[in-house]
Amino acid sequence: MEIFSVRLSFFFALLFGHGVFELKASHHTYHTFQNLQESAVSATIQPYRTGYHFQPPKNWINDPNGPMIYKGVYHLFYQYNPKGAVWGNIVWAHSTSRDLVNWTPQKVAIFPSQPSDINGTWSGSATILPDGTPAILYTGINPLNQQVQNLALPKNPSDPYLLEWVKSPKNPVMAPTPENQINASSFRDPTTAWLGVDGRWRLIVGSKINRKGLAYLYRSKDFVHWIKAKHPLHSAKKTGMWECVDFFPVSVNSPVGLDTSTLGPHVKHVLKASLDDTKHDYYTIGEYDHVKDIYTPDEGSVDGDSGLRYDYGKFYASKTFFDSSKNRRLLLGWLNESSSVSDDIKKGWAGIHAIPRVVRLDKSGKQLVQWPIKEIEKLRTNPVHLPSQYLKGGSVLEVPGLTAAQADVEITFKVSDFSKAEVLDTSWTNPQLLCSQKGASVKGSLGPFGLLILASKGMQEYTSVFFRIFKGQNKHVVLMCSDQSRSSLNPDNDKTTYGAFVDVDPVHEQLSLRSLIDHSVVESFGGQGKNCISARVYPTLAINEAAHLYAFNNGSESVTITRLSAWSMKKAHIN
Ligand code: DQQ
Repeated sequence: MEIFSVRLSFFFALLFGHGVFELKASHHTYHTFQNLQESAVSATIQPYRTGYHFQPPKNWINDPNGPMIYKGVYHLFYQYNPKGAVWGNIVWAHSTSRDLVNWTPQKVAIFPSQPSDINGTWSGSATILPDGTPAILYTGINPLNQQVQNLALPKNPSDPYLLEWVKSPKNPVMAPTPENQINASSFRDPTTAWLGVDGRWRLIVGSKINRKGLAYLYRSKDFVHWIKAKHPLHSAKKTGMWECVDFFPVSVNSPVGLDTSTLGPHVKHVLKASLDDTKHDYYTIGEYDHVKDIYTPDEGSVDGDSGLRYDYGKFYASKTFFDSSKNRRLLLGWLNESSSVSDDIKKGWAGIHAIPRVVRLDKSGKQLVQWPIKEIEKLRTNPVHLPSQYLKGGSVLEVPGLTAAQADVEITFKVSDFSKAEVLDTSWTNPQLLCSQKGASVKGSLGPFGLLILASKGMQEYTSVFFRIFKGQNKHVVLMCSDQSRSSLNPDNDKTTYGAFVDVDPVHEQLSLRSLIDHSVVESFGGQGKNCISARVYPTLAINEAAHLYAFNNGSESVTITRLSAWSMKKAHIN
């Protein structure tokens, strides 16, 4: 173990507070940039392409659409621009997989071809009908640029790869009209449908009325004729447009996932909205009254941007599906770039997907926990297990022998003496702001301790993911941060620091952190998946073999590393 060197202290000292500001993912069309990708890509080296995260060979991608398992094959459709590295010309690209790790590209499944989608084929979901056939509902943009909902069915249901999709002659099957008063520019992204005990299907579509976000409820007896219910399933003031809503049951007393139509005494429901205003995915946990068809969040489960998030970094327009082959609910999400639009065009691509996560209700019943699918572990190779050891205040420890730019690391910390914990000021209520004010370089007592990821040898660049423990009013409070401020010498990237409080009691529980590192992405899971933070980073020095991984403690008090296991990750076969 090396004592915190002058060099490292110096570089930490260079880190100081910066504002909490995020570049937003956007739907602006960059007309001048489209169709330019080809020449730019071939000449550019690609240190930021991922080794095991989902991405196509080139161009722009955003939301995951219609994920499902069908005849043993996983299907992922996604919003894709075939003509460039910025949003536009959106079609449903399609890839299939047997293991959710390796993916085979298929031809584009859904593209503008009929009046009800001629100006765009936007996000939607798949539902497996009782006879086993999948049905896709998606948003189309019609000639008046109105958002309407369309139905597509497989041409040949005996084909496990579902290559051809036929659009219903009844399209659109849901549309804004003067009678229903739906805002035609804010009516999109139908969910997977669920079947009620009365034999009718239900689904929701996101919308807004002024600043009130809402989920319109529709019902159907035949999946073709859909009738809007008088009331929405749920709405919340001042939350703006709800994109990519998702609604699904979770078991209260078992970790298994549930089919979307499951009801019962030991079932809670989750409603997720992707808030267009902030580009974050928020969820509540609550009760679904299936007779009144109303969802009510539990007390303390708050709608909107003061509520719970799937991920406190970059993660948007996500969607879950029930994996009936393994009885689990899986979550897929889009990780947009943090680089500039001109850098995206230079590299010829933008957007990746997160590693699929298993989602279940936490034992507390108050939040979800997420964990990367087990299958990803088959990419692990060359394990490095370090013995349990003290990490003194002001020290760093290199994790040797890894391909540190493409790795999976799990570390667990134990803190024994809490007497010196810094007192949490009652005004420190915004964890992201606190993380940006108290980055990795700001010495504390219990923390910051954690990982320095994608670090260059001279520490000119690193992304730090760490904890700090504070003394709260009647318990200890754990802050988890992902600090990107030193991630790259390139000034053009969005280096916002992310952070969240983790609901763990560090006196009785050890603090665990897992990070999936993949060239330009760091997906971190704190407290066994209670908090997730994903970051996109673009080191200029710490690339490929020049990347290093360290554990660090920049607090005054020692902590014990009780476990440190890391693996190099093999490359997956993706598209
Ligand atoms: N992306 C789609 C929309 C959705 C948005 C368009 C969310 O359907 O609301 O590409 O990122």
